[in-house]
Amino acid sequence: MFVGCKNESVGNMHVVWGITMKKYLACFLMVFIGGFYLTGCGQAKEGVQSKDLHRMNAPVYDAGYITVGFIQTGKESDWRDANTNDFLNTFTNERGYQLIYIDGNSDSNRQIKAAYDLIAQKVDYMIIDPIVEDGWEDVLKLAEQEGIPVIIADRGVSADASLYECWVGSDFKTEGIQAAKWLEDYLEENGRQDEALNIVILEGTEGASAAIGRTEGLMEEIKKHKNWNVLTSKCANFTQGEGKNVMEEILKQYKNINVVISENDNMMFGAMKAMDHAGVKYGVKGEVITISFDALKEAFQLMMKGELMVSVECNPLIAGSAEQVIQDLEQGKEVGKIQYVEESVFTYKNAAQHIANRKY
Ligand code: GYE
Repeated sequence: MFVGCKNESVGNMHVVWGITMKKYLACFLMVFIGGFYLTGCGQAKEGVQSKDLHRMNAPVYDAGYITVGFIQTGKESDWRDANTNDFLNTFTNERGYQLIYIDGNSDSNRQIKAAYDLIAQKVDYMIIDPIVEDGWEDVLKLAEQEGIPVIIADRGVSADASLYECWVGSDFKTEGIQAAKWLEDYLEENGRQDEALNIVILEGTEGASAAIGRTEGLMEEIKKHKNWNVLTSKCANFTQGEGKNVMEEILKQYKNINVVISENDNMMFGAMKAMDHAGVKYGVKGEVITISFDALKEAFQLMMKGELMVSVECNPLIAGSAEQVIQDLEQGKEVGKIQYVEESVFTYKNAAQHIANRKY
């Protein structure tokens, strides 16, 4: 499972500093291990900002904080940036936390290795936002043995649910169903329900629960319509760049596309660029119906122009729920195993009404 040198995760390990009281031993270990990584490695890895190194070298590792290790997926989308910022702004020193933020760099082996590192550092809690569902069983077992509670955030894991405290995130399958139901309603409103429809799906990262759930929800609904045909369903890894490249390839192969469903906004933004270059008109006034997920601010702007027709909301602001879980656990309270966040569906018709209140 492990690849690369032991220092690999340090390149993206950011420690956020704060106040006092608890684990002096843990603190010593963290400073020691942090120091080891930096000196032992000898040089900064790609992606390390000087400000991060400054944090790693901060002289006081204050024992009063609840130490939280947060393993993020990477920086694949604007949704992800909003999610990362939410965690950074929630688990602050002012609120009593010392956050160790690890960027998984879109590499699931790196994420798992980081989890082992955090266990060795004896953090108080781990929050894991897994890139893919598989591969977590062993490290979660170790966390359990070491008495480190784990919260799974955003995407899920396939490991036994007894190995973590709870999961906080979105109901991805429902999101997929909602997207397909919007299409059904739209076609009906426009008297097009009996038309033969060719659909293209841009999928998120293979093995990621956000992609698995959305695809499942979409396909469940799509199969109910005999006149709906999926021309192709291709992975574009949730990134704008791959959304564009994959769509370019699809456009070379298929000339009769009626609907593009992208499993996040960023892939749709890329796909729109590809359609622009190919001279394909999309949106309310075009011939291709455009559907995506996340409901980013930029998606709202495109919906207001009628270029994007619907974006099923996926709320990245889940750090508050994760914090609540930690507070409850601190007080010895029981926590709900599955905690869904509230979400809506936004369309080209109602985007203008809501854009002012959007937070990401
Ligand atoms: O839709 C996408 C991101 O896991 C829900 O990951 C998340 C997805 C989100 O990169 O934009």
